[in-house]
Formats: sequence, structure tokens, C-alpha cells
Amino acid sequence: MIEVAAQPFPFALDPAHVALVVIDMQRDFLEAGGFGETLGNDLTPVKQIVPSVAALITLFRARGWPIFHTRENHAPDLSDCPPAKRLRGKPFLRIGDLGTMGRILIRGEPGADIVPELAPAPGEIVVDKPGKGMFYATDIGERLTAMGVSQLVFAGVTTEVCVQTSMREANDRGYECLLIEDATASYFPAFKQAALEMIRAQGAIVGWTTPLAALQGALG
Ligand code: TIU
Repeated sequence: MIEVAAQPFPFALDPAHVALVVIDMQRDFLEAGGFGETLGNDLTPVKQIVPSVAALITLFRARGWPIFHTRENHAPDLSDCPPAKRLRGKPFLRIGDLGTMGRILIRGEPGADIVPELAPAPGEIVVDKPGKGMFYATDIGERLTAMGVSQLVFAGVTTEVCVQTSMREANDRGYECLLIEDATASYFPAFKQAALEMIRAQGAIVGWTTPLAALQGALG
């Protein structure tokens, strides 16, 4: 076990059973014309974490530890997109509409791809998910079980939506979850802060949080 300084108390990282999950670092959430911007969001905070996420991926790649990348997206015929999701609110383009990066949040379109700086390497697992949580309507649970993974290190966007939902799903399934504070972001800095606090409150009710430097330090 490797002790990682974390909140609310140290995280005992088990190198034989840990995997990294990078949530939804897609052009649709980070770049102009994508889903995030159609919802009226300022993209600045989510763009800022790309170097930290890249450094975290490097840390896992160097050790040969498993890496999962998720992508929130839908089938071209929208058969996996509930109307309640597509019709929600007043975005300037809805899921499936044609934007500057292809159709918004549709599998296979340029906008639904992971940003080039964080492109998955051969052997890394890409999980397409129609929901906010990574277990809903995906095979990630079976894959993690088959690989013997029991601990998940989380990064990605957005902290209080897809990251938190995925962490809560994982926590309920018995995974120990560590969120890397500076490798996750929200369009709303106050929501990120609140999510970090509620995750680690009550004795790590959902999981632990720690800065990237603490993990780097622990791993040497
Ligand atoms: N990936 C993810 O968080 N999807 C979202 O829709 N997030 C928002 O904050 N909108």
C-alpha cells in the first residue's frame, strides 16, 4: 500500500488494484461551439485543467496501471437519449443538432471526441456513456470486475455533474474513490468547491480528495 496524503484522511493506494478514470474530457465540453457552450457556460475553468489531467495520465501510463476514458455521447438516431434530456432548458443547439464540431454530443462526431492533448493511448479503454454516471447503460462495471480493480482515481469534467455522479455510483458499488482536485473542474468554481467538500465530508462519505502534487509525491 502507498499512503497518499488526502482529505479527510490518508488514502491507502493499492498499486495492484487501482485504475484511473478520466471523465468526459471531450471537445464538446471544453471547446467553443460544443455542448457546454450551448448551455450558456464559460469554458475557461474547464480548459484550465488539461495540463494537470495530462500529468495524471502520464503518472498512470508510466506505471502501466489501467486507464479508462469516458465520453458522454449518444447514438446518431438518439435512441439512447431520453427526450427529457434533449428538450431540457434553452440551449442554442440541442443534442443531435449540427454545430461547428458536427452534431452535438453524438458518437463519432468531432465534438464528441476527447481533446487531442488527452487522446487515449493504445490499450486504454474508452467507455461511451449516455448518462451522467459512468455505470448507467455501460459495461464498465463488468470490465473493472474482470480486471480486479477495487480503487478508482478520478479526474475530468464536470466535478458536480458527471464526475460526482460517477463517483457516487462507484462508491455504492464498493469502490474506494480518490478525486484529484486540480484535475477536475466545473463551469462554476463554487460548485466544484462544494462538490469536493460534500464528497469528503462525514468521514469520506463518497470518497477522498487530494491535489495532484500529493499523489505525485506519494508515488515518487
Ligand atoms: N460530463 C458532464 O459533466 N456533463 C455535463 O453535462 N456537465 C455539465 O456540467 N453540464
